Amino acid sequence: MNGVAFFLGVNFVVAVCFSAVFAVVATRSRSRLAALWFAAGFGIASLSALCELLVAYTSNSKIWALGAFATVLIGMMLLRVGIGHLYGRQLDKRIATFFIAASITLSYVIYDLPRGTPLQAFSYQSPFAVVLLDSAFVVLSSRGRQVIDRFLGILMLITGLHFFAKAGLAILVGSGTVAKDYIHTNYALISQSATAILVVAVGLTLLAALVLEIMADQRSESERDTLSTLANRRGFDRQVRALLDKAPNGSHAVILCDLDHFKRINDTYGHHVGDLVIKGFGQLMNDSAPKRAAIGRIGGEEFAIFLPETEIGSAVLFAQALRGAAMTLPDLPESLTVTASFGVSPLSTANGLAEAYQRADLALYNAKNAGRNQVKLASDDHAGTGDSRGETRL
Ligand code: GH3
Ligand code: MG
Ligand code: MG
Repeated sequence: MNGVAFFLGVNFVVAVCFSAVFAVVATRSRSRLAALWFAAGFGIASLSALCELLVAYTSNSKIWALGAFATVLIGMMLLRVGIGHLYGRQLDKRIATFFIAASITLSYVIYDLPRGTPLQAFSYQSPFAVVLLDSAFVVLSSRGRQVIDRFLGILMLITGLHFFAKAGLAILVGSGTVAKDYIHTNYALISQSATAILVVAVGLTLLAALVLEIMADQRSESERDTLSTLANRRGFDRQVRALLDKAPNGSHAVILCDLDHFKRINDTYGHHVGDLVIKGFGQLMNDSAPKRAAIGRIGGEEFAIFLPETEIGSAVLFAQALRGAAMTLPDLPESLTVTASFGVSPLSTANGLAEAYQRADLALYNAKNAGRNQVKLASDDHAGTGDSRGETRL
């Protein structure tokens, strides 16, 4: 078997496999449309390998050569559309259609030019390079780039530039006198093997970008409480650790909060109303806490707030405001007044996270004992001792 035909076969199978994998990924991905465009792109581009074989082994070379050119270019353009969806830079459909039509026309016009001349070689390869360099630009200029995005952008840049290198190589070593000869040239061997490598690299990187996105979505889902829409304990802990990493030497504040007599609310008004209270209180916390704060529902009717770089006095004022607002939660039975108890503790390098939680918990316990519906501040002297005096009356 001819070596080039072998590579064409490999490229066909690889592209078809990527197309199928992207179609499957589309069923799970938030970027469903992007994945479907990638599936279509690889699907269409896979046909170019078949066209190349038909150029060599059938009599109607010109039509199949144009087919090979068009399927690769359309496939790349579809990838560009998918990339536009993924990175928020949509492609103007009219420009894309015009570009493809103009490029196919150009390819038709240069078909009869002597192969391997600079005009023929660069005219043939430039449209591919343009689409890929544009894709690279979209990825590299997108906001919020991660390592995988930078890698994808650079890979697309290299893939785009490699088409110019191909044109140079075709001029240097020749790509056959007529299209039919192409498959028997060394140039074709190098060109198709380079394509095989780049197709796999681009396909895998696009796949990795989508899979990482799915994993990030699943992690954020696993860290979110569906009823209150706040972070759950795991999510809250992770957010707090991230905030502490940002300002390890800052003075922060922790607020723990527990709804009062919640069991009674459930018993009197039903579980459904209890759920509405949790939902409403979660919404209230979300609306009133500063953007940089971490907020979580850390238990049934228990909540926590981490206020980074916040004076303890401001944290107490915030807790007091929350306590007051809880009493007027909307959309609840008129006879129901929701109250909550709060424990507030400072957190600094001298007093670590676990200790701050413990102090806040102790202050909360004291707020409950003191009659509920109040805010207690943990005192410095009795941290973590279990002493009921480990709080300050407010
Ligand atoms: P305290 O003032 O001492 O905190 O009393 P409490 O009744 O609020 O505390 P307790 O721990 O005795 O009861 C908490 C109740 O919260 C028990 C549980 O059934 C209820 N609960 C926990 N999660 C949910 C939930 O998601 N929805 C509803 N409706 N109730 C919940
Ligand atoms: Mg309670
Ligand atoms: Mg409780």
